[in-house]
Amino acid sequence: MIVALAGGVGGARLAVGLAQVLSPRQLAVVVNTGDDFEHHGLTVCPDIDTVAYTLAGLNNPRTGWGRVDETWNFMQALGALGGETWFQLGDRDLAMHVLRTQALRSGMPLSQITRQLSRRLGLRHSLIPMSDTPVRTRVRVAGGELDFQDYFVRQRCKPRVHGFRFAGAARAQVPAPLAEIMTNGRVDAVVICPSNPYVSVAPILAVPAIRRWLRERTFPVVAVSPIVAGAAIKGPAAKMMRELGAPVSCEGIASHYGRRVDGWVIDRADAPAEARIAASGRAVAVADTLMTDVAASKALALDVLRFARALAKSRAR
Ligand code: FO1
Repeated sequence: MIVALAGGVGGARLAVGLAQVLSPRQLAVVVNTGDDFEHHGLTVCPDIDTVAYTLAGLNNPRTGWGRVDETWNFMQALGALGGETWFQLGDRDLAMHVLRTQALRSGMPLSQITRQLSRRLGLRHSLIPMSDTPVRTRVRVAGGELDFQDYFVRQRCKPRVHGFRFAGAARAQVPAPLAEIMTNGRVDAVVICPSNPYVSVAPILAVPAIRRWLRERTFPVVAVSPIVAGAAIKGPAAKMMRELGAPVSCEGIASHYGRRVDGWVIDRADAPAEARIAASGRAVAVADTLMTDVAASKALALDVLRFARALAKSRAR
């Protein structure tokens, strides 16, 4: 069984590739919930929805988030009545937030809601939130902390970051379906998708039971670099690395993760870095990591799985 750790758009694209080549019994996608927030009285879970919509083929390919064929009557009416419109909620997308909020208020765990809504979207693979209890990413900037969506959307990632905090991570509860996977001894590898290391992957690794499970792992952790040729494919990862003084390269990413990752998949553009990363004691594979369409996602997923299998064999020896 493969467990993929996914955040926003990059994670969703590789999850699509993995879901193309693995059956529902062979794959579970653990999704970041640090971006979640309460807005207009609704609990919004952007990374869960981005992965769910993308797996369902319903995602907006232009933005990466929200739904395709969306309409914006709610936002228009909201604005006209003086409501906050900096966070765009499409009319179709709204249904997800309303149903999730109702279910959460009724006491249903987020993982159960996510399973139900994924099924209704036609998904067969399991999407599991990293925690059934709230974890909220706070962005440390000069003068204090910002909620994640305030930094990411309202302030368009402009403020210089000094660090991150994941409020609630220390007491985060791993959902039962994930706890079962973590203890059933059938995990062959964990794949860290090409998501932002600081705000998409770090919150997942901050959940104590997940961090412990990976520290004591008996399987390889394979990661796909989210930095290609010194830039991030999408989003603020490169800007954050610069602001935190990390080299904006696949080597910089590899040293950021250190021993938490056994094998790195880097893009062809970064092939010259292969020897340097290998010199740090990591296995390295070079692949086409730009997932421009489903076929590319599937090809990368196959490369990642082949690499993970090879690492698992060398561990067994
Ligand atoms: N990102 C934006 O840049 N602007 C938005 O108005 C926006 C709305 C939105 C609504 C639902 C949703 O699931 C995601 C949305 N996002 C928006 C993206 C979101 O901020 C990011 O996907 C994650 O939090 C980071 O990956």
